[in-house]
Amino acid sequence: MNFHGIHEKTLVIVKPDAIQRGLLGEIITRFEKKGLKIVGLKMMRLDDAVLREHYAHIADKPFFPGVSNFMQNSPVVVLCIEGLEVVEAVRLITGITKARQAEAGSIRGDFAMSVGCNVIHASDSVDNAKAEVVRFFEENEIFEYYKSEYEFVYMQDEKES
Ligand code: 3AN
Repeated sequence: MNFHGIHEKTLVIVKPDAIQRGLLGEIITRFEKKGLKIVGLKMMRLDDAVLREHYAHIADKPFFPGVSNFMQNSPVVVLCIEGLEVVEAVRLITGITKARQAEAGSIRGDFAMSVGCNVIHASDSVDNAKAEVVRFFEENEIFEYYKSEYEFVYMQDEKES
C-alpha cells in the first residue's frame, strides 16, 4: 500500500457510542467535507484478540477491561482515509482523548463528554497508521480511484509531493 504524499493513509474507528447515538453519518460527512478521500470502509465486530493488539499501549492500565468491553458493545465502523499529511489532519479533527476538554469544532469536542466514550479512534502517528490500516483491512479492501474534487482540494505541487 502507498502511504506517501497525497496517498498517506490513516485509520479511524467509529466507536460503539457513536453507532448507538446515530452519529456515523455526521462523522463521515466531516471527513468528506474536509476534502479527505475515503479509500476503505466497513462494519465489523472487534474481538478480545484484536483489541489487545490495538490497545497494547494501555493493556496494563486498570481501565483497559472497561475499554475492551465498551468497544465490543456493538459493531464498529472502520475507515481508511487518505490525504496529504492525513494522520495529523485527522487527529486535529478528532480532538483530544478527554472529550469534555476537546476543542469545540473537533468531533470529540462537539459530540462527546467522556474519556472512554469519545466517539472515534484515529491513528496517532504515520507508523501506527500503517500498522493499524493493515490490522483492520485486507489489501483488496483498500480502493484506489480518481477523485474529481482533488482539482480544488490541493494545489498541483501538493499533489506531486
Ligand atoms: P487516543 O484514542 O486519544 O489516542 P489513547 O491511545 O491514550 O487515546 O487511549 C486509548 C483509548 O483508551 C482512548 N480512546 C479511550 O477510549 C481509552 N482511555 C484512555 N484513557 C482512559 C482513562 N483514563 N479512562 C478510561 N478510558 C481511557
